[in-house]
Amino acid sequence: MNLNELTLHHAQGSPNSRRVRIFLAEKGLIVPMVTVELSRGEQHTSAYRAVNPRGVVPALTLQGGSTIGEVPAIWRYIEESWPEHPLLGSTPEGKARVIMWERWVELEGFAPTMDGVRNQAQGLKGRAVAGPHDYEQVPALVGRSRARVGHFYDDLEARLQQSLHVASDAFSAADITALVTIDFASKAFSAPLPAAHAATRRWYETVASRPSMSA
Ligand SMILES: N[C@@H](CCC(=O)N[C@@H](CS)C(=O)NCC(=O)O)C(=O)O
Repeated sequence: MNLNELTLHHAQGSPNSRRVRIFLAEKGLIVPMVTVELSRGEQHTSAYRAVNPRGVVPALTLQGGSTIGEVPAIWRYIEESWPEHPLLGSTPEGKARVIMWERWVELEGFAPTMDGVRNQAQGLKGRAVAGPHDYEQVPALVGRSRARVGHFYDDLEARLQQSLHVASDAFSAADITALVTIDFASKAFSAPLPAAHAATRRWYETVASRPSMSA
């Protein structure tokens, strides 16, 4: 399999794209990338819809031209193709634990942050949900998102008081989604990690210093 025959369609400011860029960087893989300018609506063009009919990034085009969307599916393809430095676990139990914790982070941390941002940002009026269908913002949801992000931070702190990393003592994809969530919540939702969350801060400093995090 030749990395040069793949294309990652991504956007620089997109947290979902960052989840894939970090994953690739952790494995030391360099894949050709094409930028989709979301602010200019390039995701809605027929040219991009031919790549990914969902009209979202990231998307990974394989040799032969077919495309895989959805971050966990792209990760899976990369992990199966380049198994060195596993990020999705290496034993049946370890793999299940990475899925369990990564999914928890995505559903309870990342998704509420995204929901809060999308229902609040001026620039996303009429686009409260990414994808091919338009939805109006529901400003009343923003407070609930904020409460959920707060509870996510509390629950993450409890987890990291018991474990060096999110899924186990080893670094995994669950740490990637957790760090991307915290950075996104801080920047785009004015919801930084609370100062008192010492275990999460210790974990954050270690994980954020990995070279892959600038990807
Ligand atoms: N569930 C999808 C989510 C992808 C997604 O929402 N991507 C955002 C960028 S982070 C997007 O493409 N937004 C385009 C838009 O808002 O129109 C995945 O896992 O890849």
